[in-house]
Amino acid sequence: MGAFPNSIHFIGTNTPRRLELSVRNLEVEGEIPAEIEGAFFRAVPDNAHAPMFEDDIALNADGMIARFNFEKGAVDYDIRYVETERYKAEKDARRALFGRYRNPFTDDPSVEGVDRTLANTTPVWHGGRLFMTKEDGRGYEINPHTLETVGKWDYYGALKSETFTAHPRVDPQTGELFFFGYEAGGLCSLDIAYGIADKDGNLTSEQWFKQPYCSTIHDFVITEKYAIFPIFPTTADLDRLKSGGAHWAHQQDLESWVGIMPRYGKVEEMKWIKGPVGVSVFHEVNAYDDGDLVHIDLCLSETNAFAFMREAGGIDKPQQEIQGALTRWTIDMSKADPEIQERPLGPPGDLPRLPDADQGRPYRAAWYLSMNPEAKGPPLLGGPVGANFNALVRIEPGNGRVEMMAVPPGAGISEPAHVPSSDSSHGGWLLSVVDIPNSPAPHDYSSELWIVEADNPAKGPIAKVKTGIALRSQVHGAWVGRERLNASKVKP
Ligand code: V55
Ligand code: FE
Repeated sequence: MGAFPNSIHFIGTNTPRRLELSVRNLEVEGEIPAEIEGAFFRAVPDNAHAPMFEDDIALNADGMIARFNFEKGAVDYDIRYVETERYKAEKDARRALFGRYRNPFTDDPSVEGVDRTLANTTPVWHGGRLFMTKEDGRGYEINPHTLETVGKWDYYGALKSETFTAHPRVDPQTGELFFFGYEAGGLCSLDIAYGIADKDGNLTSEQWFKQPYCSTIHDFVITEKYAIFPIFPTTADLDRLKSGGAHWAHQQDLESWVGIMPRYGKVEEMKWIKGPVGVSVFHEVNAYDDGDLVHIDLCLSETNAFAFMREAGGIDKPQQEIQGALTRWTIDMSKADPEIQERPLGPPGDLPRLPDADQGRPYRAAWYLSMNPEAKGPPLLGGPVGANFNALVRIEPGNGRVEMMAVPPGAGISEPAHVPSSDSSHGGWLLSVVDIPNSPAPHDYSSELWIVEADNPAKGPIAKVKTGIALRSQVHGAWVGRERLNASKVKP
């Protein structure tokens, strides 16, 4: 086995752990609220093998599905590799065979034509099934009870798109899953597939359209009336891929776009609205209708947050100097030629979460991760961009109220999951993994799962679940309550 590179993609909380394990009854400090019954699933990229290239990146690591299972006040932890075609080919060979991030021209010839997706970005629950997703391929179904991989998911053969987003949106009233896939017709194609699956998980619609340029569409939003595709100028180029280069390069001088169409309409009804030049967004918080107005809340930054996408575009900007803000874009759909009105909503940050019940609707509060302006010392290295967030922000977009929970000095925090309460006057809870340095060693840390009152994060955690080990950084997660788990289509 070769050595892992010594870059930000493989140190700190990006240190490969590669442990498939099950631990019952983790140590709990404090008391877990009785309503927290179910599973917090997390997507954890973690290399099964040392990469082929020294300059490999954390987004190119094998997907692992992790689960904190909450039962009767006790918590168990399990983590397993997603057994993708790629994982299995490399497992057999006992070495990496797939090359650079999303560049098949850099692979070992022995795996030509083998599906490259890593299923490492988001656990998605829909129609009684659990999927692990990555935007470069189709999702993989996972048995939510055993974490075993069931297989690739194509809606019983109905799906035409080669790709499926890691950020579909579920309508809380209809139970439908709205999704898309970009590069749907192949590498660097402009094709986007826009699909809807009904509440039981049957594909009811799939339409294709083309985007203005081949961009990385990481997320999208729905409202009660619209499906909305924000497009930012980080682009792919087939010739660059063929010469062994990067899939993505940010283009600082190119405009952004918003594609907006009736969510049950035809793609031919899509309106394209030009947005600001050079900006970048990976995640939208939410969107909603307000009469003829549509509000879209985004984690906006002036350039791409990933260093490797900036560098490929010739942009030289240190991570800590990037400016951004939680931003609201408002579009007046009664206008023949609508424009984007922009205003700031909150501090910069990313990895937003919203109560499932508020998807596509006006919302009281949302949460996301940020940097604590008062933190002393450097951030804990690791995570998708190489430095971990160290604060959890709660925002009320209606009145601009912002509240923050900072983590201890040198610690990092991962995307929270929201657990609703059956008491409508209670905002529920957030579950979030916090990685806390063990003094004095600077790169050695312990991972804890913090339980925080969603409406009162500044109070700090009301309970902590101690894993006793260091977990590799997650990307996204999903909360699935006990009732839904019990009604899953795949049985234990
Ligand atoms: C993201 C994560 C990915 C990816 C593209 O968080 C974008 C953004 C974990 O993989 O491939
Ligand atoms: Fe994401």
